[in-house]
Amino acid sequence: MSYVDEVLAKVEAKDGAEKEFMQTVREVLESLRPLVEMHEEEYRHLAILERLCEPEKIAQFRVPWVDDQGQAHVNRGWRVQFNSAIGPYKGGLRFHPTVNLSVLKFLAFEQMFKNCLTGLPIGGGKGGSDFNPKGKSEDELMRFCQSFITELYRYIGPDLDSPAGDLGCGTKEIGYMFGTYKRIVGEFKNGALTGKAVPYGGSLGRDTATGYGAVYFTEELFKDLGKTIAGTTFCLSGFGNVAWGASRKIAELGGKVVALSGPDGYIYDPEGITTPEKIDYLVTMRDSRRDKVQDYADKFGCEFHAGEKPWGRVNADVYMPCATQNDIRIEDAHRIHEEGHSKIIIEVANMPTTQEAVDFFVENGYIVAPSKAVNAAGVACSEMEMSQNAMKLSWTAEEVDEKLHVVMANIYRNITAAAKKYGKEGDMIAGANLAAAEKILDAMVGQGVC
Ligand code: 2IT
Repeated sequence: MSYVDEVLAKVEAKDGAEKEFMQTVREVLESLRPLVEMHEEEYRHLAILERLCEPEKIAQFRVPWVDDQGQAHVNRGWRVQFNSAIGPYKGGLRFHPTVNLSVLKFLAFEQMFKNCLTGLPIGGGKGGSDFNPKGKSEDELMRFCQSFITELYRYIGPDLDSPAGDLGCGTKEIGYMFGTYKRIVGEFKNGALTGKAVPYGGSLGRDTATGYGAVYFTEELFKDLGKTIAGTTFCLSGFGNVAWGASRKIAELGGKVVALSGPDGYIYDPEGITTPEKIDYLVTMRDSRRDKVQDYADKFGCEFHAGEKPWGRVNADVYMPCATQNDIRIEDAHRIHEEGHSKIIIEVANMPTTQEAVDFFVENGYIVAPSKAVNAAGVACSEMEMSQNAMKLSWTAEEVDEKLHVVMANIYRNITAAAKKYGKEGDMIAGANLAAAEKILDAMVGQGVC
């Protein structure tokens, strides 16, 4: 049996019940075969893949909080510290009712590869809670964040683990957590959390980084395809921070986002989400914590399709899932194919396409850009925030944007080169996994069995 198959069987035996985690481990290890085959004996001897698939540490804790009526509630909180071979753990906090250990292990595993692709010295982690911010008052949100950080503080620090936001956790929540963190530790250690507001050490450009970076990556890919953002139509899912940033940059470059989605359905705006009023309405919708994309259709008088996804229903040149995992499923892939719409899938959310759908796209000659490369500018900007905090100075928005451009262009070049080196030319998914794994495994080998 090959070493990859051996390890897949071992992980399956231990963690088979963790669906999302198994999905990413399978996807990644399958694509690492050409690299592992070159070092089969050494890697088996060092149990390197077993270690790669085992988180270094996981904290699970109780998060009690009291609602506005005085009723107490209990949520569950976690921090998964997956791998610190190349730097302190880094990754977001997700507050969403679908959060569980499997979801966070999948996100932390992906994060370790993504962080490595940025070329910056950060390891991989992820955390969060099954708390649902939907419909919560401002005070309830603050009390929850304060309770969450009251336990999380023990596990984080500028040189240990630096969380940021993710779904359901933005600048406001990070601010509430930072305030309490500062009181508990009694020091202004602002590199322990990123995605902060600018007055207390947040980086300019962090709010737009993920969305802008996804478009910078697309621009690099388009250069090879002889295309431009100008004149191209995009169908997005989600309407949060990432969809907002992407829509803004696409509009600035002369492209057009024509669809967005939410848990309630999707909106189709053929004129495009191109004016500042429309683009910034996404922020208003998010801040309302209603979680309804229909509000956009009501406000701007365009089509709303309740309970449906836009995939294969909206005609656009590029599909960009910006919401959450397993958003594009096999039935969506079939519909896209039957309708003959876009042949380009730019994954922006983490693992937004099921393995079955990815395989279908690849077999049918679609271009699929993997999320761990495309959305890496968010965490890259977070690392730049840590750097600025450590130096006790701040960069201009232009400096940050310029550095992000370089990071994204390098990622595109490196994953394309890695795919070629290992005989997978044109396969950006394999290229991203291989480029990151080369470096992480090398670092792990160098540090011995630990
Ligand atoms: O998925 C992600 O890369 C994030 N949620 C951002 C992580 C970070 O530490 O900025």
